[in-house]
Amino acid sequence: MPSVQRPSTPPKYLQEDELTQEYCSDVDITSLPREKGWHPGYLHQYQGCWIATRFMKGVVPFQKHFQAHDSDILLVSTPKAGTTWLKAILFSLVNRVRYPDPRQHHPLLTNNPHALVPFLDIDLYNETQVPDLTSFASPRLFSAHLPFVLLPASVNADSSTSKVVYLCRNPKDTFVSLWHFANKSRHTSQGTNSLEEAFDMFCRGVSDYGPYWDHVLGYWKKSLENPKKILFLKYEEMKEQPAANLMRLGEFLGCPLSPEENAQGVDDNILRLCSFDNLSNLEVNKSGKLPSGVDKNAYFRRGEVGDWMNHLTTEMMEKLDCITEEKFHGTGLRF
Ligand code: PAP
Repeated sequence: MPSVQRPSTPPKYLQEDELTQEYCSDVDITSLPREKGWHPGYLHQYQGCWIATRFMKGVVPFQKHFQAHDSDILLVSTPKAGTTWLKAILFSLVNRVRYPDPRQHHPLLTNNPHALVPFLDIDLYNETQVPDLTSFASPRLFSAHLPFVLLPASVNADSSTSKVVYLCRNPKDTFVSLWHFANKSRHTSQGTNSLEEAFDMFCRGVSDYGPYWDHVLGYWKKSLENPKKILFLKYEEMKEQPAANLMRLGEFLGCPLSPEENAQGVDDNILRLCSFDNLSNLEVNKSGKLPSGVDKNAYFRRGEVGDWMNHLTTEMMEKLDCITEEKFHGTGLRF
């Protein structure tokens, strides 16, 4: 099993063990069901969704105050579904006229994708309860990990033409990626989660923004009801057919790549710029931390489909497949 590199001193928020109400003035957080595990701190069950202590603070202000603009693009994902990758792709696609040459002066060469497409729930509304979003140029590109039922009303309003791009990944690779990521963010003195402990929690639905299956199904059903509003993407499909899915994204967002652009290699340039090899080897992503305190390189591990085979026992694989089969039965959703 690969060794896990962990920070010698944990960022301040990762040291928090005990919960205080200052974390979240809008909810009596101490009354919520909670479980320990994965990251330091707790997971709290808020309106059916498991949210880490340090991210609770942003959820209610985001729900209450965020006003979607009609041109907004919101990338929502289950954690570890390839969020970083899709942030880079969306940014490059939407800004391709402004930054036509990805080899020169492109913001992704000097900024981590999470800095260019911030999380509303985890970053902006967590840092300050009413952030100033006026500096974001239209179309504003944001992201979130919240399940559909917890999205702000202004995003879901019938009158809103804002778009949601949803990304998920097969549950076995999602679990393995999450387990690695959680262990990497733990301080050496905090030890690591064993694969078995984490697996048990994941299967019980107790993982960041879980239950995983509810998250995926929530967006799947809404995307069927309203395909103009929600584009449902899978990591595996993005890996298998990146160019076709880039085209789908452009069409869905109302900025389709033209045949002329593709003849000039615009699609290839975007995909090359955002590839795992390219992004993970950029200086800006190799070292340093995001404002959240997480190492930037923690977002680039292997970037492959099927890594679960290197970690899960046959029994674990069968159990996860069985839960997935049961939960997705009759929905038309398969991995
Ligand atoms: P987040 O939801 O916490 O923001 P996210 O970016 O979804 O994290 O997860 C990182 C995963 O995407 C990692 O998967 P792994 O653990 O199985 O390796 C990471 O390697 C993968 N990833 C990051 N960038 C890319 C990319 N450009 N292409 C493909 N996969 C990528």
